[in-house]
Amino acid sequence: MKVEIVGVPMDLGANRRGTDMGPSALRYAGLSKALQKMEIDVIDTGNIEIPVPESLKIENPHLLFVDEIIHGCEQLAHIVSGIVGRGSLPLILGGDHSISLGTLAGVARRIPDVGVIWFDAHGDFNTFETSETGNIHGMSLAASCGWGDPRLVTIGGFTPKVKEEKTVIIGVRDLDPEEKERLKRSKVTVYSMNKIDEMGIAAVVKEAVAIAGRGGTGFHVSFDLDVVDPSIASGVGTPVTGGLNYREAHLALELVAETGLLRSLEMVEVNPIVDRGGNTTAVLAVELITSALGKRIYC
Ligand code: 4U7
Ligand code: MN
Ligand code: MN
Ligand code: MN
Repeated sequence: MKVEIVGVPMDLGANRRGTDMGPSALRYAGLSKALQKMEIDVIDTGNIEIPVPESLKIENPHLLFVDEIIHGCEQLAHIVSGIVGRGSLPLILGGDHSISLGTLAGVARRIPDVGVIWFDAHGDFNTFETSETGNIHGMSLAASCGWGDPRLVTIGGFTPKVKEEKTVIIGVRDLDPEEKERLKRSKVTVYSMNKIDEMGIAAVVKEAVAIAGRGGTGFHVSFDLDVVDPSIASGVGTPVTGGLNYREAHLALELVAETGLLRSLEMVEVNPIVDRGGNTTAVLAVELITSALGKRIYC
């Protein structure tokens, strides 16, 4: 397997500094070495250039930094589409979750019927009309399904990127009221934390891969580190208590790897400057990447 890494130092979608340092934190945590140890052929293509918020003016309070986010996502879409076209697996390092708009545009251009499994404490299913913050990282899944601002929705030149029928969210425990209504009306499958408590993470992930992988075209995994409990992943922009524990997070991604249907992976929302444990959230993220790419610690 060949893996191509792309860093996206984006924090404009969260309107809070720190996730721009995510790609550095993940590399500093030993990402490339960990993959090489698994005998994965890995290339780091470097970072996309994203402007810093201090250099920008806020134009639209309902869609903060929308022009710059679109510009960054168009670049990312082009790069990701090239990687998939070469038959390699793109590994995207965020960056806040707005970058998924670019990732999914790139993947879906090559794999039109691609599914998506979205690990997150949040739904990211707001539009500019329902968002209470104007932060685009809370809109990226909705926009990928075709909802919201027409410019966001058409990144990469087509919409939608993914079918709701092949979209699954895992780990949700914090939805805005109107976001919740929109999700309920959609065809997206949602496994909230309490569903995971009831069913167990293994059963949830097995159902999720069946839904997202339907038809055998494969799926994209978008992993927001805030799906993990803040007691072991404090370095995220919007922590919410009651998340996945260490083994649940690993098992989820181990089960993903076993399907052989993973076509692209992104790790987002790592914010090293608010990490209470040093760089432990990025270290955990690197470990989780190895699980998603097939590493097993048991025999
Ligand atoms: B993340 C929020 F209001 N719903 O829209 C919003 F609570 O990518 C949070 O999942 C979004 O971390 C969180 O701003 C986005 C908020
Ligand atoms: Mn998210
Ligand atoms: Mn989140
Ligand atoms: Mn967040």
